[in-house]
Amino acid sequence: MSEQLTIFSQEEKLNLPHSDIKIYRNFFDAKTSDYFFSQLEKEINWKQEYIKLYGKENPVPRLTAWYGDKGYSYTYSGITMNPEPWTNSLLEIKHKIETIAQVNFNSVLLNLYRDGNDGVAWHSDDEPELGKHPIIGSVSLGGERRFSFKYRDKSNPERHDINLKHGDFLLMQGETQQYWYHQIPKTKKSVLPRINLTFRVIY
Ligand SMILES: O=C(O)CCC(=O)C(=O)O
Ligand SMILES: [Mn+2]
Repeated sequence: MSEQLTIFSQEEKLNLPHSDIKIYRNFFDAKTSDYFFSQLEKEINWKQEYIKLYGKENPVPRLTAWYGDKGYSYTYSGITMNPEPWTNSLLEIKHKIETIAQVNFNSVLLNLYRDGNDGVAWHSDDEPELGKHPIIGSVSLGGERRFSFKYRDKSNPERHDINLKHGDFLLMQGETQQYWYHQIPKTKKSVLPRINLTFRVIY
């Protein structure tokens, strides 16, 4: 399925059923994106989390961190995260994407994909604390990675892949999480480290 161009020249709307997915390419220019990448790489308190599966602790294949307004904790794959306070860089990014998203994000989950062995498995961001129609503002910095969508209902084999690059902003809202899974597949290709920020509204 092709990516359609709508009102703003830099806005691409994905034409997938039961979804509201928009991509803003180069939302942050290369210089700004370089600056944010280097700031976040050093200032974020990156953590290695573990998921317990069949009694065995498995490392999550990426480093993660959780920042946001005080008092909003978040449970993700059995891991409860308490937010660390916003940094200046996070607030700058948040304010810029809020001009498009038209909401106040109160938290952000950060992922650091060190190389192609890091990724995130198929999932939806549909935890109850995100509400019925989660709004997810996702900023990509650093190495380019593939981001795939697949329909949750197995009777529909529909899939769609996009590539997320340095400075791109992806906005997912409406029914997207209810109907679609997404993933960042691992890759054997040589890829640069990548930082992804998924801003969320926790209720
Ligand atoms: O790295 C990405 O682009 C996606 C991360 C993601 O899906 C998540 O943290 O929920
Ligand atoms: Mn996600």
